[in-house]
Amino acid sequence: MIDLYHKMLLIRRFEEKVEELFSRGMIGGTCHLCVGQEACAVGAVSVLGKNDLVISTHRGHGHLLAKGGDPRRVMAELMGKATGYCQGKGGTQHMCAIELGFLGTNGITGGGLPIATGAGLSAKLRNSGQVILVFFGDGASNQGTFHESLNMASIWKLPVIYFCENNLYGMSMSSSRSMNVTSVAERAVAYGIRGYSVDGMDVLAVREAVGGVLDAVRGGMGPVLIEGRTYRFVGHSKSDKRVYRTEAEESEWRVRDPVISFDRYLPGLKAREAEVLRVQQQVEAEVTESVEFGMRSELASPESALSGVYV
Ligand SMILES: Cc1ncc(C[n+]2csc(CCOP(=O)(O)OP(=O)(O)O)c2C)c(N)n1
Ligand SMILES: [Mg+2]
Repeated sequence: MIDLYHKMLLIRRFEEKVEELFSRGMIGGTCHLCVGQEACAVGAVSVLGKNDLVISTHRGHGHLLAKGGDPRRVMAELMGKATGYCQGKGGTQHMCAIELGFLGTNGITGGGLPIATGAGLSAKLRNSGQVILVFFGDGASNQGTFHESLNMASIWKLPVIYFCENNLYGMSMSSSRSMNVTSVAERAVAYGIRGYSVDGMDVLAVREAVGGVLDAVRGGMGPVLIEGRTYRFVGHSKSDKRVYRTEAEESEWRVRDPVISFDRYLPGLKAREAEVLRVQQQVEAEVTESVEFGMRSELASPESALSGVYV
C-alpha cells in the first residue's frame, strides 16, 4: 500500500514540476501530463513482473515512472540532456528504457497498439513467458490500429493486456460523441476476448483487474481488454483552456482524486502515519533532485544525433 502511494505521489509531484518548468521555458516541445490518471499507471504496472513489457502513449511520464524509471533520467530527457533515457533525443513523446522493459512513449495516437501486438507475437514465438501491457486512450480506441491489433492478438492468442485509459476525451472530443458504446471494454466482444471496465481512480481496483487476468494471459489464454475510467485534471496539452467541459464536471472528478483519496485512507491506519510522512518527504526530495540532475547535465551533443538511429 505504501509503495502504491509512493509511486502515485511521485508521478503527481513530478508532473506538477514538469508543468512549472514547461511554463518557465526550461522544457521545450510539447507536454501532455497525466495528473489525475496516476491510479491507472501505478495499479496496472504494479502487478507485472520485471521482465514484462510496458508500452505507452503521448501521456507517458507516469507509465515510465511506474515501471521503475529514474525520475532524474526522465527529467533529463525532457530537458534534452545527454543523461536522459534516450540521450535527450527522444523527449516526452519518444522516451524509452529498454533495460526496464519500457518500449516507449508514442506521439502517434494508437501507435503503441501494433507495437504491443508485435511484442506479444515475439514473446510467444520466443516462449519468453512475458506479458505485454499497452496503455492507450479512448481516442486511440477509434483508430484502425486498435481493431487490427486486437483482432490479430485474439486469433493468435498473444499475451497482451490492452489497457485503455478512458479519460472521456480525445483532445476536445468527448467520447460520448466519438463512439456509440458507453464503455470501451464492450468492444472486446468483437474480438471474442474478455473485456473489463474498472474504476480508474481506484488504484486497488485497477490492480485487482490486471492482477486477476495476468496468469491466464501469461498462460496462453490470449489478450484481454481492460478499461480504466479516469479523468485528466489538467488540459490536453499546454495551451488548452478546457472550454469543452464544465467546471461542475471537473469538480465531480476532483473529489475522486486517486492520490488524495489514498492519502486520506492511509493515515487512517494509525501505525502507518510516520511512514506516510516519510514517503511525502522522500517524494519532494526525489523531484527536487530530478530537476537539479537535469539542470546540471550536459545538453545532447550535435554529434550524438547520428547514433542510436536506425533509419
Ligand atoms: C495519428 C494521430 N492523429 C492525431 C493526433 C493528434 N492527437 C494527439 S493526442 C490526441 C488525442 C488522443 O486522445 P486519447 O487517445 O483519448 O488520449 P488522451 O490524450 O485523452 O490521453 C490526438 C488526436 C496524433 N498525435 N496522432
Ligand atoms: Mg482520452
